[in-house]
Amino acid sequence: MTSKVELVSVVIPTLNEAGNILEAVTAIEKDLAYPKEIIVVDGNSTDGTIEIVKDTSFCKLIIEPRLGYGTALKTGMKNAKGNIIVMVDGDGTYDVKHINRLLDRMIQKDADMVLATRMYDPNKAMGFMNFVGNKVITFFFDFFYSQFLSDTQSGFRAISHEAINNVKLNEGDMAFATEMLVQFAKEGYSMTEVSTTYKARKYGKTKLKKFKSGIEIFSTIFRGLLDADMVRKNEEYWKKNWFKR
Ligand SMILES: Nc1nc2c(ncn2[C@@H]2O[C@H](COP(=O)(O)OP(=O)(O)OP(=O)(O)O)[C@@H](O)[C@H]2O)c(=O)[nH]1
Ligand SMILES: [Mg+2]
Repeated sequence: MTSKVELVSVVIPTLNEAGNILEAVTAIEKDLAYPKEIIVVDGNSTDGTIEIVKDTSFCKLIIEPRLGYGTALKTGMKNAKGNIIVMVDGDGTYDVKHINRLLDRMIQKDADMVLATRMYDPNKAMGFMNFVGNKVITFFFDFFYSQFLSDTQSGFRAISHEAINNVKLNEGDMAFATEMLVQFAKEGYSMTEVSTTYKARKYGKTKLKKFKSGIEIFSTIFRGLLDADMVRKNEEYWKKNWFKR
């Protein structure tokens, strides 16, 4: 439950995002209407990202030499002081001007997490394989964890700091984003969405290894189910909502 925004810690992982990061952090600094701190967690970029971040007066820079998207986010979250954490990529693909939507919805719904969904984006900028993979993962996640999310792979989220401190997160790479949803669902934390638009990457290379991440994400979803309590909760949910006569 999040009834008040005291301070927002925006955590941004970067690995060689020199052509993207300045636009992203400048927009957040300008548009975010709540008290904030912006934390960039860089994985020892070699393309000038670090220098660009250092040159801004408003970003806190953390170097996390251990590789992995999840590892970088975890380090950023550990250093975050806000009662709400917003995570977003530093690659300019998410429309960060929608950041206030996430926070407004969080308060309005008293939610523990709000995700920015790219599934209603009229530009349809998501690559075909990413779109299909996301749909399949989201279907399995929603079905097994009794949720109604449309974009489980969104990396643009507002999260209650207290809630995330209460769950155990082990994944170091892209499956981190799914593990967070699995743990929140298991703990009964509330999750909801707002829509956003999405742009294809303009600069630099993707760090997403589709096959490896796909396996890790599915194994995260199914591992979460190997828990008697979760099986029981699911059974109760389906009985109540689908098998009632
Ligand atoms: N610090 C750190 N950041 C990382 C690492 N891997 C990825 N990132 C950052 O995490 C964010 C997500 O990675 P992306 O490569 O954009 O992955 P994606 O969003 O699935 O793929 P795109 O379609 O290219 O956007 C980006 O801002 C990356 O720079 C890492 O090992 N360390
Ligand atoms: Mg990205």
